[in-house]
Amino acid sequence: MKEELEKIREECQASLALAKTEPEISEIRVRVLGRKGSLTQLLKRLGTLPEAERKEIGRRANEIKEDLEARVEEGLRRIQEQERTESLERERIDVTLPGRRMVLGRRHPLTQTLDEIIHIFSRLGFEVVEGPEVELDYYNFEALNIPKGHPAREMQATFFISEDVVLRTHTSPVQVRTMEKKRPPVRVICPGAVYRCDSDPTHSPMFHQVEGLLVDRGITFSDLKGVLSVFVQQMFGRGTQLRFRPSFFPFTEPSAEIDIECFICGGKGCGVCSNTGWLEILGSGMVDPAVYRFVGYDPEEVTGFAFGMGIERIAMLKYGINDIRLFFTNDLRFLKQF
Ligand code: 2NL
Repeated sequence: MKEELEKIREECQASLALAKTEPEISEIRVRVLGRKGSLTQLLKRLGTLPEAERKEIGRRANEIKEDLEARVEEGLRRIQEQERTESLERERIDVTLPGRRMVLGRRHPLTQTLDEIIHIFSRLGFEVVEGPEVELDYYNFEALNIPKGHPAREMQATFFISEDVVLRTHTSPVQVRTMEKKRPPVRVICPGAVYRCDSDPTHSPMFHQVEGLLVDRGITFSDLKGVLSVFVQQMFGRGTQLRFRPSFFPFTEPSAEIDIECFICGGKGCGVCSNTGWLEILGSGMVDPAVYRFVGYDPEEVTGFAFGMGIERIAMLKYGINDIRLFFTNDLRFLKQF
């Protein structure tokens, strides 16, 4: 039994020295030290030996068992260590390689223009209000002093959803709804998408407007001139010349369109201003008393002014863009310029 024991030890040590993988070592562990392993079986047979031999061989057998167990553990550790080193080598990262450039997004030129407009009017005490794009005929036309059969309805080329529901053609209905809900003083600007059945390089069937409304006791045309002059100076630069030109809207009386000095040619006349030296940028006027009656305000008590402008038009003038469709095709070569 003594020779048998030494043979097991030698064979096991030799196999362990050759083993290169975890399964190989596990196999040796099972074969020698497992429940049915050669060494375990041998230990079981110790009882059959005479007492003197049993003591000596038993001690030696336990010594070998402990030694082999330690070698198995050591072998496993060695292989794990080796696998770790190999995987670190395989997954090596070259920290000196140049990084990938991050593509930064940016705000759409229309959003930039609108944010600028909102910023200016916020500082003048105006509050931003939004409303529905699918609107009742009543709010889009009727309450703005545009009754059925009025030529302005034809002019506007409206998208009808049904007999009395339309895609709003301006954001004025938001102001009408605001006046229905709130007593004066009212100071609001209403930005948003509007729709008109119209399409060419300067007209899109969907575009954006900002309208403003200020109603209180004792508001006059001077307030309109003051507020809109401040807006023009801040939007287009201090010292920008502007003029108020008589105009007509069904919902304001009197009405005025505001032109600024053409900043392309400095007022000399060029293609952008059609040789007039002036650029039309917004429409405005004193709110017509008829509108007040629709919302339950007393025209003897309050007065106010309103104005409206196309955001695309302002952005096209400001950045020298000649085709409105560029705003909506989302070509990155265009958008990256802002
Ligand atoms: C333009 C002209 C304008 C208004 C909009 C308005 C709204 C109410 C009452 C009275 Cl609730 N007026 N809005 C007034 C004058 C002109 O817009 O050229 N827009 C692009």
